[in-house]
Order: sequence, then structure tokens, then C-alpha cells
Amino acid sequence: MSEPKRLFFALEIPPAIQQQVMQWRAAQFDPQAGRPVAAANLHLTLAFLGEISEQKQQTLMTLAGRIQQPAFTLTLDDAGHWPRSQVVWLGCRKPPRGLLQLANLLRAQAARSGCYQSPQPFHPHVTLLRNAANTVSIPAPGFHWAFPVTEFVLYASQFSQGRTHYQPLARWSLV
Ligand code: 2AM
Repeated sequence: MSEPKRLFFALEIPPAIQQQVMQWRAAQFDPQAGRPVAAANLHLTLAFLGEISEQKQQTLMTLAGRIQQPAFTLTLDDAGHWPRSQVVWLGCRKPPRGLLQLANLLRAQAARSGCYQSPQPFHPHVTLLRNAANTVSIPAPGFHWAFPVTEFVLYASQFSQGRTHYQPLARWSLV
């Protein structure tokens, strides 16, 4: 039996959008604003699962495979700062219904399978900076990235040599 893994379901940010977001971030925030998340680590979490055994992972993957939902368009056009978690994020002014449905379903499946689920309502966001300074100022609206979401991904979060790496373990199409 292998060690439990720290797992979460999330949406990938397409590489072309990652690059545009990185350029925008570099132009908008000075280096003291916070610790930038690496381009490859930009993602939008749908359901955080915590430390999960291999057996429970199999159950969650079977349940995820039963999800039948259409693809949707995600528009990142909002940003904010959560001082408590010291996070600066990108989000959606009006989250699409498909995103909320997918997250609710995955969170319900996880809760029924006995995984920890945050008591907080779902706040869809892409973390841009960690350890953000209290004084960080958030860019005015006017930015806008839109892309089709045609799949969701199960990731394992790994921390080694001072770096966090998110390894995709499985992916499912939205039809
Ligand atoms: P964050 O970016 O806002 O920190 C991998 O760590 C992903 O899971 C990140 O998107 C992180 O959100 C989220 N995450 C980590 N711990 C969590 C928790 N206890 N509840 C909800 N989401 C969590």
C-alpha cells in the first residue's frame, strides 16, 4: 500500500493564458507584494481533498468518472486579496453555472466519501501571490482572460526541495 497523497480536483489554466497572466502580474505587482506562484502551478481548485489513501482515491476517481457535464467558458476578470490567507487571486465576476455545478458535485462526492471539505462556500480563484503583504494594492478592473474548459483534473500536491509541484494524476472530459 502506498503512502496517502495530498489531492485536489482542479481546472488547468491553458499555457498561453498562464504566460499572459504572468506578464500582467509582473507589470502590476512589485517584488515586495508577495511570492509569485509558478506559471505551471496556476490552477483553479474545484474540491480540496486532503491526505487521501490509495483506496479512497480509487473511489473518488470512479465517482468523478460518472460526472456528465457540458464544457463551459471561464472568464478571469476579477482580482482580490485575502489578508487572512495572505493570498492575491484572480477570479470571475460572474462564475459560470457549469463551474459551480462541477465544483458542487465534486465537493458533495468528496464529503460523502468522508474527505475533509472546507466549511467555506466555494470561492473560485486562481492564486497568484502567496505571503502577500497587507499593503498590496489590487489592480483596477479591465483585465480579461477567457478560455474554454473542456476537462477537469485530479492533482497530487508534492513538496520537495522547498518547492511545491502539482502532479496531474487523471483527467476527465466535459462533454
Ligand atoms: P489556495 O490556492 O487558496 O491556497 C492545493 O493546495 C490547492 O488546494 C490550492 O488551490 C489551495 O488553495 C487549495 N487548498 C489547500 N488547502 C485547502 C483547504 N484546507 N481547504 C480548501 N482548499 C485548500
